[in-house]
Amino acid sequence: MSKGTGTKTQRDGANRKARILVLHGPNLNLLGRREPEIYGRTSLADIHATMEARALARGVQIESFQSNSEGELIDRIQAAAAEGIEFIIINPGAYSHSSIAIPDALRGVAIPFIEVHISNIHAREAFRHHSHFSASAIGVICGLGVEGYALALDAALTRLG
Ligand code: CA2
Repeated sequence: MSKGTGTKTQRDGANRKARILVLHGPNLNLLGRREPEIYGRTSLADIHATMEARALARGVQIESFQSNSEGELIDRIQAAAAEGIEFIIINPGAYSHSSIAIPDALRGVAIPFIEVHISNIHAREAFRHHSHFSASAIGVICGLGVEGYALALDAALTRLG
């Protein structure tokens, strides 16, 4: 699990290329520590550990990256294309409702992606009901808590074969 602080991204597994990239947007580094009534008590590190175990059991390397910065998320997406990442799972956080540039980057690299939201964005404030990502996503999972990440991973693994 790496954080977008400008440090070199770490890969999971010795010299093996990650095929799936999990991206987490702003404030999701607070998971498990704040607002547990909405987002639960599972941390981002826990989510990564669960996903990594599930992916490695299928022989697939996975990498996770969180950033509070729109530009860092875009840079990570562009780098993913050069690295040969084949699938992205993304929870864009509040950028879901405001960013044009991140979905543009995803379309630009043409890497298939699944959008995940922990909460049911349609049961919350009206400004959360629209996501700029959804029209370009393979699929969208929302409202199932952190289990949504595991479900997205299973769908990605099915598609990677
Ligand atoms: O439900 C989701 O996963 C969201 O993407 C989470 C975003 C929110 O802006 C979206 O509308 C829906 C917020 C992420 C903030 O995460 C926190 C986690 C713990 C404590 C505070 C914020």
